[in-house]
Amino acid sequence: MRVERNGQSIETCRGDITRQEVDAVVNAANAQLAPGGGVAGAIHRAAGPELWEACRPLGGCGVGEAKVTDGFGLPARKIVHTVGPVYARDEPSAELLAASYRNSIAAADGVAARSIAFPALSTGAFGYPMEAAAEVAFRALIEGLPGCASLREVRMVLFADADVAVHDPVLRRLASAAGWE
Ligand code: AR6
Repeated sequence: MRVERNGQSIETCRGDITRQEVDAVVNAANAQLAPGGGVAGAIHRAAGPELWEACRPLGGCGVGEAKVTDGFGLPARKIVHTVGPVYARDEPSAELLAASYRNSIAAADGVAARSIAFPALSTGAFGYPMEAAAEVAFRALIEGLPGCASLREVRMVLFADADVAVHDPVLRRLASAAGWE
């Protein structure tokens, strides 16, 4: 589904984050910004070894922070690396997850991206329950997008139909409460 307000949009879809033709894709990174499993593994594989060469000198990334590299072999021009919280270990988990979304859109906006694609941060290896994570994600995006100068499109790319089915009602409810249509 897709909602819009003042020329900006937020949409959900099922897909592979590495295949998205957007200006920036977000990596569900680890603190070392190293290749790992899940999204991070897929992004490093698809981008190629230059990505790890670019990440190594960045000195890692704190929980809730975001750092930008080029996209190398990806269709996306830039990669925004953010480290989401490990659920119930990195506390307060909801605030840290919101910070990951907020700082990621700010970082993408800072490199003049018009479009960005997110995976469902923290909902895989880091154990964040999907529906609670969707609530945090869409709340942060709905609050943060109006302050962005260049970002116009946000795509939440979900790995399974079941994940889309969890996200859509949350987006519908929060968006309509905030005047998005
Ligand atoms: N495209 C879209 N979504 C995906 C893809 C993909 N190619 N692959 C997985 N997902 P995760 P986290 C979904 O574990 O929880 C890594 O090992 C997946 O189904 O990638 O933030 C890193 O090195 C899930 O819903 O990220 C870190 O150590 C969501 O993306 C750690 O995992 C996030 O799953 C980060 O854990």
